[in-house]
Amino acid sequence: MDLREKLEEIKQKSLKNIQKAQDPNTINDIRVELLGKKGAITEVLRGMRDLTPEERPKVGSFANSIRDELNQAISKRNEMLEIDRTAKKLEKETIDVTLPGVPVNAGQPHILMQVIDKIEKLFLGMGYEIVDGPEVEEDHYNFEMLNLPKDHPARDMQDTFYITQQILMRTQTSPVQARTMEVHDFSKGPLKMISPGKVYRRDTDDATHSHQFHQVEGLVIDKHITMADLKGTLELVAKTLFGKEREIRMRPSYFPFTEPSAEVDVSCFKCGGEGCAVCKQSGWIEVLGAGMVHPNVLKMAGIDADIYGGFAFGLGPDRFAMLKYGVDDIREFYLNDIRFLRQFSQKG
Ligand code: 2NL
Repeated sequence: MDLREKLEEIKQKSLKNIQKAQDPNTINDIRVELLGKKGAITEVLRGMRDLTPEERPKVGSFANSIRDELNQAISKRNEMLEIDRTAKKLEKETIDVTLPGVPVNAGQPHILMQVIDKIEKLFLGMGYEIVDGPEVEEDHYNFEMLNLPKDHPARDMQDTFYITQQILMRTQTSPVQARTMEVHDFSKGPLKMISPGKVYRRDTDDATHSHQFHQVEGLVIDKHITMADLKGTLELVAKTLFGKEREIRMRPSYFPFTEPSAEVDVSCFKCGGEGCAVCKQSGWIEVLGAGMVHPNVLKMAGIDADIYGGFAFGLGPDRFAMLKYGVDDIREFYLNDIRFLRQFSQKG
């Protein structure tokens, strides 16, 4: 068999193999077998040594044309396989848009956080700062600086989780205000802050008591702050949380850290003031405590009580949420029963 016939045979066999190949690796093997250093065509070309000088270029160019043809066949086959692969992949990735959707299990902020968020937004809008502080507190900041000296009877009013004689779980968030008052630079402007957070009382848990609950306290200190400022501010709180028709009223009360002090009622959001079960027929619901900051509290924070004065208030997000949503057991907020929590979905 002369070299031409050999080449022709290699070509026919290879074209068949190329057409049969199903993947790039097989094709590459074929290419190496044909055109590699030890490939069939290379082998044939080696045999050209024995040809006459006239024959050599002719066989050479024939071999080249076959090599080109096979290279082309290989490229073509590779392209075809690629197109095939893409088509199969697209088919597999087809989305059936008529299939029903899979529900996304989205969570939502805890109802107490929803209430706190609403309060924070309101006060941020009025230029207040939101300040955090430690939940494990010093007696000094939790009591002493709030006009509750060691022997003060009001200290017994709330049973406290003591860690040592000086360290305790804060019973209010007022220690955050005390810490802030101490360092506030009044040459930069008034102090306007709220301090939301967890507080602790040494109580036995029941439907209306939890050893851990939430509080948001507010504090404004500047020159010329009056009780009218306090009332206007609290009216906004009542309207924001219980509806824009709400009114408030203030009754005299007592707190060691404010003088005068007041308990604040909101007109009933259920009956509008007519009297119903929610407001126990009174038309009013007690929602917070407030007052004008006691001069002793200012003095202990290093503030000149002859120049500066202010108001403060404290409210309980737990109580707010219980009232507004008719939750009759404070423990619900801390059990984390998903069926309870999901009732306060913000969707729709
Ligand atoms: C309530 C009402 C209140 C304050 C908290 C306060 C804080 C500073 C100075 C003066 Cl630093 N007052 N906080 C004032 C009045 C009431 O809480 O019902 N608490 C259980």
